[in-house]
Amino acid sequence: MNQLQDTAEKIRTMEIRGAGRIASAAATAIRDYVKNLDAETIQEFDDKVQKAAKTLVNTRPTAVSLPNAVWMSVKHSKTNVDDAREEIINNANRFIKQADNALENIGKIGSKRIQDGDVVMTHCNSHAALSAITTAFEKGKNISVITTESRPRKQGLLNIKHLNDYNIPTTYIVDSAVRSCMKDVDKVIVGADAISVNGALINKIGTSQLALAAHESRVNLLVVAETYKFSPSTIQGEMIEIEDRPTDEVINPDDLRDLPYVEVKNPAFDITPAEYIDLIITDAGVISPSMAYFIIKEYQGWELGDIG
Ligand code: RUB
Repeated sequence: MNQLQDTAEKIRTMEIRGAGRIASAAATAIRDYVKNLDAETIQEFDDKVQKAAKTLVNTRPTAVSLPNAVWMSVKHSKTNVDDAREEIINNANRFIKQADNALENIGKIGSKRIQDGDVVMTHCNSHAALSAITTAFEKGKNISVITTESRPRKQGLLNIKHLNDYNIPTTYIVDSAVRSCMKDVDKVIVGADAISVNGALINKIGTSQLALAAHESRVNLLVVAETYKFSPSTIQGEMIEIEDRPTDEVINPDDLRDLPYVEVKNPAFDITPAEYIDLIITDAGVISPSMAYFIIKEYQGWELGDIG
């Protein structure tokens, strides 16, 4: 359990971050946990696995990739410990491999939507969005990127390093410069923490502002999302929880000491309605937001009528 707790802590503190990385780390933690799990009975085994699964799922509430990865991994149909252990290890390995392949497929598919000469704006640090951008560049398309800073955690710094390693010309801007810079942008490409059944995107705080600015300027907003980032429980009417993070990420508590009437908020994600999204690039292909239900049904096996 120590190693699993360690992964859980790294997800909570964002040492491991980004919906895709979080999902693969959680599947790895489950797999390694069950490998050496001592249990006399299948009941004891299942109880321990459920507890471990909940520890991981409770670390961050918004990225649906996390519960999807964990529940896909721990689901088994066996009645004895050794067979159940083997099934879970296979499930987790399958998920990890699928997630790797998904990123590669997204790169291939997404890069086709980027044209030679494009200026692409992105927000936060999405491995899926970067996969599309770097693949386009590697195919010889002469592109450049504008990345936001993405306050308060400044994931934009990860983008400039990554893009610089690929020799991709990149401009770094503060989040509030998004509208002002939109006149120079050909398309906006962002990742996803979750896609709900109505095709809405949940992603890093500020994404919806970016979407509004893009919409106003008639710039296409492309969302890049692996099929495991679609939220099955939204079929049942569940809402995706928006994580509130500690306010000391936004402001030094010392600056608030003599300001009793001031409250600080730090919502980590926001919701972009489907009407601002031009298309969603998944590892299974390009879809319109209105096809989110199809992905949930075909790739996660949930359908209307599964009302919990
Ligand atoms: C990360 C974030 C990313 C998505 C997609 O938020 O909002 O855009 O998770 O990333 P945080 P990826 O930094 O709070 O985890 O494509 O890498 O899965």
